Amino acid sequence: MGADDSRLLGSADESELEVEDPHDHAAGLKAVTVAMQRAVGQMGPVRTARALLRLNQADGFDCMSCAWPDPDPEHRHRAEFCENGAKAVAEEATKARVTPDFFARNSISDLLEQTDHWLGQQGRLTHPMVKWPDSDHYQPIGWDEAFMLVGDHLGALGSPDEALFYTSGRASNEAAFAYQLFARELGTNNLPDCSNMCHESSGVALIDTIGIGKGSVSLEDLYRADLIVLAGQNPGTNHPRMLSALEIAKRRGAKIISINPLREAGLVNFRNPQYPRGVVGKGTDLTDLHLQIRLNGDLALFQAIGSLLVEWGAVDHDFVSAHTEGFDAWRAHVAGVEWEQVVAATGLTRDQITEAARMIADSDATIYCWAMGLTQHRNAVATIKEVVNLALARGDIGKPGAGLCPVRGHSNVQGDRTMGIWEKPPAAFLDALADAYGFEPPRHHGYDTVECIHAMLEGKASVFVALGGNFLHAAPDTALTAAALEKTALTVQISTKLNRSHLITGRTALILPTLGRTERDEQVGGPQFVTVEDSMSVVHASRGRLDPASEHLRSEVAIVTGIAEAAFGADSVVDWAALRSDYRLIREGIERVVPGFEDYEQRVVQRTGFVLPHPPRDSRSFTTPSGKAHFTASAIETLEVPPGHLVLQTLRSHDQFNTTVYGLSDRYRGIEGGRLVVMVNRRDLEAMGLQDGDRVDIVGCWDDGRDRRVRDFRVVEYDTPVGTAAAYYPETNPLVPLGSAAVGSNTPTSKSVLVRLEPTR
Ligand SMILES: Nc1nc2c(c(=O)[nH]1)N[C@H]1C(S)=C(S)[C@@H](COP(=O)(O)OP(=O)(O)OC[C@H]3O[C@@H](n4cnc5c(=O)[nH]c(N)nc54)[C@H](O)[C@@H]3O)O[C@H]1N2
Ligand SMILES: Nc1nc2c(c(=O)[nH]1)N[C@H]1C(S)=C(S)[C@@H](COP(=O)(O)OP(=O)(O)OC[C@H]3O[C@@H](n4cnc5c(=O)[nH]c(N)nc54)[C@H](O)[C@@H]3O)O[C@H]1N2
Ligand SMILES: [Mo]
Repeated sequence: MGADDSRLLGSADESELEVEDPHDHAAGLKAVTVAMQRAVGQMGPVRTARALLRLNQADGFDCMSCAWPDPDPEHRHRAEFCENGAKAVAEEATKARVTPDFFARNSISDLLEQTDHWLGQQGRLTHPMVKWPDSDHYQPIGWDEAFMLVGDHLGALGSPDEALFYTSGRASNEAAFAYQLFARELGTNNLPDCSNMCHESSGVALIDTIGIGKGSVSLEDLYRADLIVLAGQNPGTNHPRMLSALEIAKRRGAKIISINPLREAGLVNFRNPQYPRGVVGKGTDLTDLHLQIRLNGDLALFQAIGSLLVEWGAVDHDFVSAHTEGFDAWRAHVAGVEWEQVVAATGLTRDQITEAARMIADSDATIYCWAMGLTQHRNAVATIKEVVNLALARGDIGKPGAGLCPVRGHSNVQGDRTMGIWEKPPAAFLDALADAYGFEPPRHHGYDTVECIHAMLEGKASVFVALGGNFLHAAPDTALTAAALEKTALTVQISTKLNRSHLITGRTALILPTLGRTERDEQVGGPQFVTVEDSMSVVHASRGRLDPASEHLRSEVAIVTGIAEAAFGADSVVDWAALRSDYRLIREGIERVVPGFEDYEQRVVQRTGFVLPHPPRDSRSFTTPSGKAHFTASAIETLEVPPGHLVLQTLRSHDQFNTTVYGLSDRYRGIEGGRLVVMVNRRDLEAMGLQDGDRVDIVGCWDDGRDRRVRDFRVVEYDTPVGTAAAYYPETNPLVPLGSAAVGSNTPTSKSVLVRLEPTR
């Protein structure tokens, strides 16, 4: 059984669950065989060959599994993909179909009984479908009628701010730009996105300190680094192609420090499946120093390292005086670091921390990489600013082989933000939009993800449109998010595959099925391609070649422009039909509005695309109000865990993409055949009178009077620091309190949830 309300998770059969020892290496032959089995199983051999050979090639499509950049063509392999990239392609290019017949056979109540894994396995959505109020079935609807339905609902709103336009980070630049243009012409900045739950803390911290919310390194920098720090990231599973870059860096003499409560296989050793030595050999040992930190101990760790750098005089004073401000205040602050507090917060010894500081002091070029392990805590913004402090103190910005590298998640999440998917758009962006299109966009901020759940709950918003994603299961506090969506008049999901957000809906609900990245996109003006931006600000083209999953699918651009035409009638400043017919016109608009896109059309079709400007990286100039980068001083807070309680992190298995569960094999962690597990240290189990294999309910301890509980999880004894635990997202999202979010970024605190375990009755 899953959550308290079984509608939220379905009823999982976990009878096959088996646990063995975690692995000490990532990839290798097994990764290749799993990738090929899954690919051939879902796509068949011909489609597999056709799809995988186009993946991440200059004339092919961009892998939708993560935002890791592609090597330049000389360093690119003929098969530039990884196990999880192959699974992502198989998931989209599957031969299975969810047809009107499927919806006739399965009522919504029936489908709610199924797990997310099952829902995803049913295949690609083929027809636009509608669920009318009080009906328990989806039925087919024509595209024009569907668009009119959305247009009518939007027209009936008292204010455009009663509409919400969510985006998941897979949408192309073209779709995202058209979507925000539509929302803003309508009159709202309600453009929440998955980034609000993901790297928002990184964006906020970086804009405040260095003036731009993006990372400052290239792949070449990674190859040239002396030292690479990997904090709060599991690259072996979530960015497997990063391991190839780390392997190159290692072979050129780089050292690696990993900071993670878990000893993730991909941090330990990598057997590169692109080379024979990786398939049969021993692989490359990656980590030189592993710091098994307590959850949320990172701020204390980085601050303590800063205090040692200052004490040792290991500061780049030339850089600090030329390019930064706030150094003296920071130095005074870190001089007061109390080691007892640092040791308590980090769970590390002073010797371990000193060793890490020594490696940083000895390195001429350090790169800091991080992901969700840093961004999803209450003090996430302050923690990332502490990383920036170290980079500034050592002059590690705008120098070859050095820099800041927030490793993005969704393949175009960074591009979507560049395109204006942002509830808090900068004034300069809105000014440029006004100039280019001749209308006055709204200036007041819109709702982010957390705020939009509140808005729905309070009846302040009643139309919810999602350009991709699975809002119900990505958002925190599943029961509250479900209640929020169910209060709306209309939910619209522009999707490729069935998920739970199609089942827990507004009174009326639409499913608008769309083309995926792998598929050919033909419009009136001829064949189209789209563009995306990776984690290192490289913009390039993506062309699908496969036959669309159904002749009834429309592209994301076609759907967004169709909704816009229905909403505005003849009354729009934009020629939506023209944009749809030829995406070059959208790129012309982007070129006029967004800096760095000059000669977009010519440059993007070059084999490697082009790199967007990044002032700190390019010229050590900082676009903060003072023109300097900022040191910041933050207080160390230790997460208090009362006796009998644990801090839980919610993370990804090796066999899922966010809310899409590919399968039940978390191979590297040795957990097979089920997902309802909670990983706990042996000492905590002893203290609680539990043991490996016991069945427990995980109970949330957020003090707002709501009962948050997921039922019947299997306890797995695991090497995680005392007082901490880990379980999978999204099954444990019911425990993540809506009211608990990062200060400054409002990102839900999915990596520090206070819980206790109760034996399941
Ligand atoms: N195959 C696959 N690829 C993906 C995704 C996927 O689901 N599947 N998702 C994509 C997306 S959207 C994103 S954002 C990224 C996510 O990529 P990751 O951030 O790697 O994803 P998580 O599984 O959330 O892993 C968080 C890691 O941080 C560690 N951690 C947790 N808390 C802390 C902490 O307090 N301190 C430190 N130092 N470490 C901590 C965990 O042990 C874990 O190793 O991956 C992207 N790529
Ligand atoms: N507890 C907890 N919660 C989390 C996280 C966590 O670590 N812990 N991580 C957070 C993070 S980092 C993120 S990014 C969010 C992810 O949040 P989302 O981006 O909302 O979720 P996904 O699971 O990536 O969305 C999957 C759905 O997208 C649709 N889709 C797939 N491809 C396409 C396409 O090409 N076009 C369109 N239109 N639709 C498509 C499919 O229907 C699929 O079911 O979740 C967040 N939630
Ligand atoms: Mo993400």
